[in-house]
Amino acid sequence: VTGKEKWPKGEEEVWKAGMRGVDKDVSDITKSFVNHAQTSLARQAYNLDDFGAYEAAALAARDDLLVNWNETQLNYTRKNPKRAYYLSLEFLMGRTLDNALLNLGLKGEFEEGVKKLGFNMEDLLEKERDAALGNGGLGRLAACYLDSSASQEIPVWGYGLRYQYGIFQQLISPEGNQLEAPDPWLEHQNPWELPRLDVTYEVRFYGHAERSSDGSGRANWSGGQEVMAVAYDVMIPGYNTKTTNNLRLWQSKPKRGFDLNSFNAGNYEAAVESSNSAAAITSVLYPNDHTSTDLANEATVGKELRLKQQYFWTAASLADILRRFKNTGKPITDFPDYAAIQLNDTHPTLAIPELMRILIDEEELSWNQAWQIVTNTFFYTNHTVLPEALEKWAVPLVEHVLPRHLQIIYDINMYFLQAVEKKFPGDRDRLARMSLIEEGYPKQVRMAHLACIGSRKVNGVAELHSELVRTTILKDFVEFEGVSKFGNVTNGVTPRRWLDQCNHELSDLITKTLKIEKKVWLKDLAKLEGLLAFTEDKNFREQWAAIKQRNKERLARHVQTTLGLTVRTDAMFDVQIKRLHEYKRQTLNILGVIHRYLTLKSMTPAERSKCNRKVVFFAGKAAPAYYIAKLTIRLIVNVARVINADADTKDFLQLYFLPDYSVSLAEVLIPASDISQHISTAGTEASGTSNMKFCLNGGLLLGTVDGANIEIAEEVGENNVFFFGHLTPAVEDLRYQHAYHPVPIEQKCPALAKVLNEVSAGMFGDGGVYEPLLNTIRQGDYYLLTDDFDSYIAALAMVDDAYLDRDEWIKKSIRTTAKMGKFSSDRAILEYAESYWNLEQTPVS
Ligand code: B1H
Repeated sequence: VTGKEKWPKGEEEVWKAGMRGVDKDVSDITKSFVNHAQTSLARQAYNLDDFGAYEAAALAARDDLLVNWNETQLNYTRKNPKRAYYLSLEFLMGRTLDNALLNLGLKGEFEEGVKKLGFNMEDLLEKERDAALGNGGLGRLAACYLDSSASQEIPVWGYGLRYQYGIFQQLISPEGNQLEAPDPWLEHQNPWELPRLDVTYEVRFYGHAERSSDGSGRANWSGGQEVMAVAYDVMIPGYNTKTTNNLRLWQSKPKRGFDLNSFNAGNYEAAVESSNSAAAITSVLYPNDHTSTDLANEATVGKELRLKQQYFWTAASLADILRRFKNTGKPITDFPDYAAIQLNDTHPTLAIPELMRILIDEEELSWNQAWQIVTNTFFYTNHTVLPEALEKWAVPLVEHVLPRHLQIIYDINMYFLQAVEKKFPGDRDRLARMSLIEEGYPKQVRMAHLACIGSRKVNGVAELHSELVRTTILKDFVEFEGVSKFGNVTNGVTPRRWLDQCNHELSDLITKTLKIEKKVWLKDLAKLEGLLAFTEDKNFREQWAAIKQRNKERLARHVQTTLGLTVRTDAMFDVQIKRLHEYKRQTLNILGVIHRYLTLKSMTPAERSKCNRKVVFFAGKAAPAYYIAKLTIRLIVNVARVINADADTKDFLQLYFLPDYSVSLAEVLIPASDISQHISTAGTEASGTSNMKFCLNGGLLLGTVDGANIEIAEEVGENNVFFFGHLTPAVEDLRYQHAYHPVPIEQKCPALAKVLNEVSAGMFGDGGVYEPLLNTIRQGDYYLLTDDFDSYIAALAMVDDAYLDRDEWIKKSIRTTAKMGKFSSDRAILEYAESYWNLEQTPVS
């Protein structure tokens, strides 16, 4: 298709008369809304509630998105640019309606339209359920990158899984324990997806792989289980552009409804059983972030299902990508000129042996030709250097589920180790370290090694992290392949959702102050720097502070309506919201809160009255099997119960654990924060992305010298952030000392010892419950709380002092927002497009 060809079908005028454009007027919008209420939802003014009205508005918006989506896809087909495919097991999208309307430029029109029909847009937006197909930062990053790709008119498709159940809903029991409930988010129809029931692929598991005897290296893989992958497409609109990209999510279903043979044999239950096992593949998102080893200890069924998820998704995605490429008629050797495939962590690494399998067994290429194509197609992003998170798959399991892929992995390994041996003759230790296979019982496939050698380039997600990738987990690979293959792309966040949508008052003030159109600065975030000129403008500062105050009140209202608790808003809001994990050190924060409480208790009322008032918020989920993380939640909840009820101190310190953290809750919490905590042990948090969101909204940062905190400080200046704690190079030595020359806590850190003793003694309920948590600090202290506690407390005191100088605090807040330009995901995605994928912007013409 070139764009100059004649009309493809029937009479052009008749077609064109029937085609709709994007609704522009309020009257078009109300018409479409009523139409959908009437014919899609079978409702009318008499029985349309807020939820129905949300659905009608969503269907009207979806029609507009579809117009642009169709044009974008046709434009890509015509121009046939190189495309990138972002393979991610997680897309943490959150809500869609507000974002769709913002990006379409129709927010005002929809607001006015629904008002005429008797509804309030804000109420309707609240009715939408989050699409929570992700654990945390990694999944939300994927969502931000899709938004930026479309906004920057870059041809990027996402590929993921259409889980029936997203991340679990978190409930807190009366004792303070986390309970998990399923998240059946598809209970209602989902207006944001297009079922593509005609786009299907067959995916095989198990069976036998027989190598051919002709010396070609090919094999025949047959038998086993065959499952169907069905496509569901989610439209991804760019901001202020027609470009509307696609996110394709696969759902599994049985190849045939029933196995007729067993059905006829009277074996009805077995027949249904096999169809259940097909459907199970995409049934649930695994909630264990950062824990490949947990998975390894799980029952075999759990492990096997996760492996099947990974293969199901990569096989369907690759088949789809190859079909699209083949439709262009180009020879297969040109594939890397038309497709770049980004591996979001090692989860999609099976795509590497799968592409080898297709090229060798089906396209009949030689090994070398195939490897050439593979290693020019894939790109691998590493998101963590924590050893327990590095994925490994037991060899017997891979052999059972994917026999042909195991053969290919062994072949890749053989050629690879031959090359290593050639470069470093006789270095057996090096071979053992670099091998794709880790020796042991059982042997394991090291997915990070496979992802690395199968990719054109590898990157980390912040400067420090990328350097750690180069010098620790992939050091040998840097020595073997050269350092230029190993880069960095510092993460970013979309300013559309994380500033304009969640904090529209601040966004409006910025537009008014900079005198730059919103549609310009929201796509060129460096423009925020213009705010620096206004830090001395008293009137501007007061408006800035008033918005923060109103955001705090909005959060307080939210806590009041959802939990029935009254939060005071004449206090500093201190926020730590992220997955619960020992390395993120929520424990350090809660122990700091207890320290503050004990200090306040020991003061006279006169002394206390001079103290800074503070409200501390926590939110976050713990992996269901992560015992220590769950104990931390329990401690926070029970400390809150005691502190909030203490008449001596409750005017000066309040504490809340907000259950069921989500994208939508983050959108309320982040704009309300005065200070947020990003306090991981140095060298453990690859980047962090909420740190960027808080700062973008004028919240200051209290953190360790870790991940993207470092680059944030570089941008805003060290005077505007609060840093504490040991640095990365010290960590190894400190851990060594803990192991071989332990010093009792009483001696090393008396302030911390006192806090631990109060917890043990039962100040927050049965102290014995918390012993396993306290023991992680008393014994081994792998995350260095005893080393960082004193400097943490000192940093908190500096935060208090700084907050008491209100004017200077507001200036810091303005400076922080002003310097966040670098952390737009537009910058990040353009770096990937230019320096990795070699893609060009392809606007809809
Ligand atoms: C990050 C993960 C992760 N790193 C395994 N690794 C998972 C690992 O389900 N799993 O098996 C899920 C997630 N997530 C995060 O990625 C980092 O910890 C953050 O520092 C980083 O900002 C984020 C995005 O790069």
